[in-house]
Amino acid sequence: WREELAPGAVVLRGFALPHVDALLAALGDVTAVAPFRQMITPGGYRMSVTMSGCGRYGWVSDHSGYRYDPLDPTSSQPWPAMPESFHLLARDAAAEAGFPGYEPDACLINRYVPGARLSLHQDKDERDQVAPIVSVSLGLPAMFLFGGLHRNDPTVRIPLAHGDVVVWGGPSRLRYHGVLPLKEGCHPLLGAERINLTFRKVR
Ligand code: MD3
Ligand code: FE
Repeated sequence: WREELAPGAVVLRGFALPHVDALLAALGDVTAVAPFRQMITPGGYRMSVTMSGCGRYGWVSDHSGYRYDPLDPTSSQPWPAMPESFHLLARDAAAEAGFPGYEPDACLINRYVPGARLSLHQDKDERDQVAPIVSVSLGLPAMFLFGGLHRNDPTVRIPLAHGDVVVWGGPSRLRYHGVLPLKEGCHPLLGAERINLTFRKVR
């Protein structure tokens, strides 16, 4: 259940399964305060993935660029606090992958419906580029694309299912990655959607 994809990148298959009920309850609390919304890229495109967030910082994109912001632009209020169930899972998964003492200060929440995708990109807006990123997949399965340090490097496809957790650290942290368009389907708990929690240490 533990696969090393590349140096520093570890898939923990099903690691979140014992915690799904608590995670979904907490997710409902967060999105009641910070509803999912479509962000606009600096190039003016509307993203197909809808997003929410919690913790000290939230990832925001608009015509002026990408940034981490302590306020939710939709409400002009701070993002909801990170639920304890989120924080504990991220910390335990990071420790399991060899990164003890992980204290994320942001959790970006991505919601995919069939057809939604995330094009190939790097995550480099975080000032702390040493701390790993922890991602938790819930609901419909997705095909993840994992590339190299340059946009045109070859990619490998990694299927991610409900309950899978991936820890991306060390030399994998700045690799290009994306998600292929979500296929139609109906998950018994989440219906026709995929939720991905990505934990980060921003500052
Ligand atoms: C590999 N989200 O929000 S999480 C993102 O499934 C993002 O919603 C995807 O990429 C999703 O930025 C994938 C997995 C992930 C996150 C960060 C990484 C993989 C990564 C950073 C470096 C390498
Ligand atoms: Fe990313």
